[in-house]
Amino acid sequence: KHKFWETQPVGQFKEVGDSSLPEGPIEPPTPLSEVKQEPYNLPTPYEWTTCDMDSEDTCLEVYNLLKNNYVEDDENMFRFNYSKEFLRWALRPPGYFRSWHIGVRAKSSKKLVAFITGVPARIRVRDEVVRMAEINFLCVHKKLRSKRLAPVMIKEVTRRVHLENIWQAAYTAGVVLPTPITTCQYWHRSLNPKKLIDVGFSRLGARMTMSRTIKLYKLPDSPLTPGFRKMELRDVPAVTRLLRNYLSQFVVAPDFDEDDVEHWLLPSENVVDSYLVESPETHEITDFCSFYTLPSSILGNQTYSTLKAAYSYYNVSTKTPLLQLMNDALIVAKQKDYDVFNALDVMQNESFLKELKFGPGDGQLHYYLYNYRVRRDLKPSELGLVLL
Ligand code: MYA
Ligand code: JJ1
Repeated sequence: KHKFWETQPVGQFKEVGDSSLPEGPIEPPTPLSEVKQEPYNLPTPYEWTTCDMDSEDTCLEVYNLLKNNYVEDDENMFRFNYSKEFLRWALRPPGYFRSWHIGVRAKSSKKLVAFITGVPARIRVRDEVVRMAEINFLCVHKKLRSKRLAPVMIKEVTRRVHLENIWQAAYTAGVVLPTPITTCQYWHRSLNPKKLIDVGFSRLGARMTMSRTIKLYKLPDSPLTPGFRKMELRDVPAVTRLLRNYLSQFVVAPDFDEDDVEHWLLPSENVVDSYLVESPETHEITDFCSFYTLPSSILGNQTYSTLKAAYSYYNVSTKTPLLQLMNDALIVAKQKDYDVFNALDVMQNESFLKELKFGPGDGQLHYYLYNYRVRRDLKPSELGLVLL
């Protein structure tokens, strides 16, 4: 059934539940001299290209490929529309490799027709910190689907990751592959219910009118927690300590240092927003919340072309209850004109989703590791990792 995935070092469906298999790498690293030195062969009309995300032109080509061909919902009403600034941020974290930003062009026209990326990360699985690649933005142009290009792209990114002496990867997908470490549910909190209903993102509930619905989702004009403010550069050490301590409770989580926190969490306009609570008395940083910006194109609506969505990222509560912290996150997102606030049921998110009027979506997100077996599948609440 999975002609490609059956050949890869990933947990296979037939192994699910076999507790005799050890946790850890599925196959050992090979000497670097044994890693294939030349790129895999593409069908003759196509050629490899390394995408220089520093270049405005290349970044625009990638942006356009994804804008027109990337992930859609199951009814093809919405398509992710990652911004250029977001792609630059997502693809150039500390220690990134340009060689992991891989494109495929048509030889004749030089048009970019496919893409896949990796970025380096340290991911902790129980008490082992493992150097991994986070694989994302796999995309094949709609006109070139089902030609088995994706397996070649996955093999090529794997080869280039191996050349950096890295042997594991983490990735997410909306489709089921061999085999998820966990499956998470998307939840959605309406901020602009009228627009969401108008574009078909949500529906008017039973026995609900538009005005009752608008009232139901109303939020205060400004955050309620004293000492709630935007994160700044000077907060990086305190936020790093807070986050490292918080993430230590999850089975799978990133191992962030201060450079990672500066890159992934310092606010960047229309890319990532982070807030914290500084105690008005002690000036201690006690709580933290963040979300990233990922709009979706609305396919075929006369009035609206984009849905502005915030996605819950990393949140830490030690003093302010998580529910209250996330309520303030909703308030600032509403003030910044987001239409919807999305979250997965990862970490401790279940504790606020229902109370803050999130509803379950029709989408799921499956999490995977490459060449690393985990003994049993995890609960979403055991996962401390959010991929973009
Ligand atoms: S997830 C986002 C994926 N992108 C989209 O959904 C955008 C819209 N769709 C497309 O662009 C295409 O449909 C794609 C497939 C490109 C997805 N992950 O070429 P094909 C398998 C992994 O004929 P196409 C993200 O970015 C499929 O099961 N495999 O199919 C994370 C079949 O294999 P098998 C997938 O539809 C990506 C084979 O591909 C996915 O033209 C992580 C068919 O190939 C998928 N999302 O193209 C990648 N979808 O026969 C893995 C289909 O065995 C990284 N397939 O079932 C692994 C780690 C690598 C690094 C390791 C380092 C050590
Ligand atoms: O956004 C998603 N679903 C929406 C829209 C559904 C439109 C019809 N299919 C949804 N809306 C209901 C909201 C409602 C608000 C009031 C309370 C009740 C709920 O459910 C879904 C997630 O739910 N998104 C997708 O399907 C997009 C793809 C998700 C897989 C992503 C793969 C990621 C790639 C990894 O890098």
